Amino acid sequence: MAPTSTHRVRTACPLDCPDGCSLDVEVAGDRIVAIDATPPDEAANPLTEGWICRKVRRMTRRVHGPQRLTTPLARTGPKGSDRFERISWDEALDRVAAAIRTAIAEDGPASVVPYLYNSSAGVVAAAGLTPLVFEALGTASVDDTICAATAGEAWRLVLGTMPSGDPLDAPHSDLIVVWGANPTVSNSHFGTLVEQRRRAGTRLVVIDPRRTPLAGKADRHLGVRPGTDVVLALAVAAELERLGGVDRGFVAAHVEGADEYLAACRAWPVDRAAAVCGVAAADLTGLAADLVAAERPLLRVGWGMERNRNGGSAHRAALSLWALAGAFGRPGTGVVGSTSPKEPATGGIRAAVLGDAPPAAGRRVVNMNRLGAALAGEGGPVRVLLVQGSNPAATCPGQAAVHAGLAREDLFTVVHDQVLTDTARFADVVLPATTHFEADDLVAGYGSYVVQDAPAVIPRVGESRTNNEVAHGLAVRLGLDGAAFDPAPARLREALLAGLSPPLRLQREGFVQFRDVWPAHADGGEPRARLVATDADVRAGADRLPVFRENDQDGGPLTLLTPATNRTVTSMFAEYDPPDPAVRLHPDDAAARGLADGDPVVVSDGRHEVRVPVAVAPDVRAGVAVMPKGLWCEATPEGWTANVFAPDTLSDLAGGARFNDARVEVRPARP
Ligand SMILES: Nc1nc2c(c(=O)[nH]1)N[C@H]1C(S)=C(S)[C@@H](COP(=O)(O)OP(=O)(O)OC[C@H]3O[C@@H](n4cnc5c(=O)[nH]c(N)nc54)[C@H](O)[C@@H]3O)O[C@H]1N2
Ligand SMILES: Nc1nc2c(c(=O)[nH]1)N[C@H]1C(S)=C(S)[C@@H](COP(=O)(O)OP(=O)(O)OC[C@H]3O[C@@H](n4cnc5c(=O)[nH]c(N)nc54)[C@H](O)[C@@H]3O)O[C@H]1N2
Ligand code: SF4
Ligand SMILES: [Mo]
Repeated sequence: MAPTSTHRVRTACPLDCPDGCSLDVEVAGDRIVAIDATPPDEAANPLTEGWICRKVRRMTRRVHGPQRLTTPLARTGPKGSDRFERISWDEALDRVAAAIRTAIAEDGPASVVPYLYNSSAGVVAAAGLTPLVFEALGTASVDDTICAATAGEAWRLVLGTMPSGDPLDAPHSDLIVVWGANPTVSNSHFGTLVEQRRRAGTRLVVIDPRRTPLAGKADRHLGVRPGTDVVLALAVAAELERLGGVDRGFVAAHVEGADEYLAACRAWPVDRAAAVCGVAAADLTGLAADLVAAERPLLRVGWGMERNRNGGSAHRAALSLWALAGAFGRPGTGVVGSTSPKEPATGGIRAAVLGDAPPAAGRRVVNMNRLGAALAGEGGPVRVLLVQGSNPAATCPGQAAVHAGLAREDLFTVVHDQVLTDTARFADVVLPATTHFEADDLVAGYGSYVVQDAPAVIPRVGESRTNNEVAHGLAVRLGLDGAAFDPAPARLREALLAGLSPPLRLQREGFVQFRDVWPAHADGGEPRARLVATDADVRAGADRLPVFRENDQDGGPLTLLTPATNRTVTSMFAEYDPPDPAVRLHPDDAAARGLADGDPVVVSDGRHEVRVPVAVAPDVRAGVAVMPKGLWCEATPEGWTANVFAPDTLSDLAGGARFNDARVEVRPARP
């Protein structure tokens, strides 16, 4: 056989990962043969540093793999089974449009629920036409609460629309605090950067119930009891005041509500807080002393600590600590969170499609985390569910209720995805989606300030179509203006860039929080950090000050955490490279239950059971169990993942998910 010549194409990675790597892809004919990083001196995103993760290096297994969907499918067997037949795109879109029309006619537009998330799609695919089709039809909309909503709202309350610090600023810091984040796995280029700085002498503090890889290298690790960070932050603030470390000049100029806030902190002397948080009192004082000693302290807040009942309070209190310490205004200081623009990226495309039509009023809003409840009728009937860029059967809290809802024979479900996910198995119609290697798009990772072109590198695999093409196909069938919903990527790209927010552009020159960019609150208040919520925000449901609440979940003595692993991006790739499903326990917790490493166990909350092996893990805090996020349901004999234990009640702010409030018991599995 003649050797096929290959060529190299440059693009970027849009997966739900902060890094936004620049990619070089080797292509032979219409197939990808290798995926790697763009060389360092040529990469649009310098964070890439010449390497990428194993997930994307191996991604040809998804792009060209046997599980790839290549044609639309229609269900022929019971819901949740694997029985489908191939149908044409016209047939598929006709069926979906007919189901939507019937539902609207019989039960009103609110009975149509578009579950769109697309956090691993490019910017144009994610912030594109699909939500606008449903807005134009006046259907329900789904509120993006499953991730980052709680942290984002806490940021808004304290810092307004001020952009995140730039992760590439970390080399200027003399103290880095990594709080509720595991960047070694979930933001790996930043993790490497922190390790480099640690070796160069920067002090490192990690606050995490697990001894993560960075915690193992840290100068101080506070192995906090899950959900108690708010107490930790309040107590450290009180210690900071006691040590004379509150930056009075900064506070007078740039902070509102410090007196009231500090008064509340004094209710948490270190001994009381240490008992609640399960850490040494000396480490609380020690962290306050670290902040006093440092000249350029940087905080990296993750999303691990938002996923519980106190998530909003915890994030507010962590940001407030930085404000009290005056840890802003100089290179290497400030807070790194999400670098996504604080305003929605959809603005430009919406204007191009819907003109200046005001947002449709009175639409039903479904909280993503309440999908199971919504499918059971909470807030009104659901007749049609369209899922795009998400796999809620595997990733949503309240998994049993989600599956029960998806199994309803009177629900018409459409899933647009690249592979036959756990959710797609429940669909009436399955639509094949492109991967990011098959369509032109833009990439703007949420852990860097670079916007990159991400051109297609190969032609479409099979008959796959983009999100915007599906939206256009539905729009024309549902009586909307086909020209307005033209899915041409160049048009959408241009419209999107026209609506791009200024901080993204500003960053090209570099900025420092409280020097070049300031808190900006929507009510036009002073450009100050706010430690106390405004009356308007309190009326909208925010606590006036951060509040600590005990976990109200029953289910067992162990708190079950489900952090990201290096195998998947949430559930993507778990079809061929799943994380180890084992439940990880501290040696004392394993011994107390008579368990040895590798023993088969039952994880149970009294309602559901999952059979997996146990891994005895000294890096896990006592009282805590750990299972991976992102497994597919086939990973356990019961067909449940850890999400069956995740409560579908909501966090204290923005209706966020409480994955890490799950409570379980672990017992030996007797054959
Ligand atoms: N490889 C890989 N990378 C990913 C992802 C992936 O699935 N795989 N997912 C992406 C997505 S969608 C997101 S949102 C980010 C998430 O990435 P991260 O922000 O790192 O979030 P998690 O992995 O959920 O949890 C991070 C850490 O928080 C700790 N934690 C749990 N509860 C608490 C608590 O109450 N307090 C404190 N202080 N710590 C706590 C956990 O032990 C864990 O080590 O990663 C993204 N990057
Ligand atoms: N137990 C537990 N569960 C969690 C979490 C946790 O900490 N613990 N974390 C949560 C977090 S942080 C998040 S962000 C959510 C994410 O949850 P999901 O939104 O369900 O994310 P994924 O599992 O990555 O599913 C994304 C799907 O989109 C498909 N896809 C990718 N690109 C495209 C595209 O361009 N078009 C279309 N149509 N499809 C595409 C992929 O194949 C994949 O099946 O999960 C949450 N689930
Ligand atoms: S998933 Fe993250 S680390 Fe991996 S290539 Fe994409 S951006 Fe880079
Ligand atoms: Mo996420």
